Amino acid sequence: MKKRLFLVAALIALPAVALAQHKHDHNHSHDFAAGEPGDAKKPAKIVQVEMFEKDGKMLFVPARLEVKKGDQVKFMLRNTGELEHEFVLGTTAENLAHAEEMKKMPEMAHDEPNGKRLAPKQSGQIVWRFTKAGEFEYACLIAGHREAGMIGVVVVK
Ligand SMILES: [Cu+2]
Repeated sequence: MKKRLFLVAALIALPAVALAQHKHDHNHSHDFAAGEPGDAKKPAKIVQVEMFEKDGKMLFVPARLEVKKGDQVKFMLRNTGELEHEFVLGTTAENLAHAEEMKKMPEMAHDEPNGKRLAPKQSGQIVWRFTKAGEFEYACLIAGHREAGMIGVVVVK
């Protein structure tokens, strides 16, 4: 009986540790491969992004964006679908790793400088400065959504 109790306690403690670790990782600005959090007081290029489901797919519109290195972009996000969606900006590798974590912790929300989760019909904003050239992506990391088509590409030149 005692052994069983210990096991239960360990199972409860594990996700808490993982979550703390996750939070910790995001407190370091160098973790953002796609650039850095923007400054809302500075000028930004406005980009409207819509998230929704259509014909069995899940989409971002637009799904491709080109910016110049150094550009600051204000993403005006709108979830016009029937399901919850999120917008997480990063490298493909980062987003794939993050999506794996999400499968273990489906309720893990992304309200970090590079991500936002929106309920149906909700709007939100992210201000981001693209300080590095390369190809990045924005994706919805809710289980199954990226695979259903919720991925967009940002090319920084
Ligand atoms: Cu989604």
